[in-house]
Amino acid sequence: MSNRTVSQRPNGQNQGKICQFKLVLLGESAVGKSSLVLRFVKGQFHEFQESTIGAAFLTQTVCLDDTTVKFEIWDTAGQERYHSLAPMYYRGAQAAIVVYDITNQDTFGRAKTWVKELQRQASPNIVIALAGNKTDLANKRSVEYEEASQYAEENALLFMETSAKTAMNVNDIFLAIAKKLPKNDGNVGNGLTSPGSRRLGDADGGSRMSSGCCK
Ligand SMILES: Nc1nc2c(ncn2[C@@H]2O[C@H](COP(=O)(O)OP(=O)(O)O)[C@@H](O)[C@H]2O)c(=O)[nH]1
Ligand SMILES: [Mg+2]
Repeated sequence: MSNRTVSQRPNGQNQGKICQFKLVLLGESAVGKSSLVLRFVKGQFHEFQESTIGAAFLTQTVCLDDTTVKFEIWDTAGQERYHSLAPMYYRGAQAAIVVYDITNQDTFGRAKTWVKELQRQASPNIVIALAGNKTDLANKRSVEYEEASQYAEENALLFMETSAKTAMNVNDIFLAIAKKLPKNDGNVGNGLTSPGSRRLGDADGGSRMSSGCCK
């Protein structure tokens, strides 16, 4: 990857800025957290996605007008035995996606518990999105869209139903979060948002979205 930054525009004007945000995925195991990240970062889907041990870290960049938003994504394991590790990942996060599986009511209950925990213990301005994943399995639906949508509205959450399998609303949910995040100076530039974060342009295993909007 080159060291080009968006502030170097072809016309020489200094108009682009780069913002980095830490985003965490939470939710019961097997709801599709890793699959959503894999779809968003690499455009892939695996029917037999390996379950996450501890947590995984990936990055992805999206472009909004003159701002490049770099997500530092922490994909957590959903199992209860890893619960005590979760605060390490959501502490200092500017955004969270809480995922449930639309075919499994229990996972929606678990998602609500995560939302409560974030509301109590994460940063007060954290942007929380609720993702009802596996919409391609609509014939097995057990959580109604309206029920989740109403809950999201009452709790001021972004809400979308997604499918990591078909890619439905996957980029959209990250983009909606990017739009909602404050692009103030505290988040601009070079790794001020979290310890260990890197400048855009470092080799980091992540990839840009193919939209090419940063060019
Ligand atoms: N049909 C369908 N299956 C999915 C979807 N997302 C994930 N899966 C499957 O659900 C299983 C668990 O996914 P995974 O991403 O490991 O869930 P995680 O434990 O929440 O990270 C895997 O077999 C995935 O292939 C989806 O949108 N639709
Ligand atoms: Mg996983």
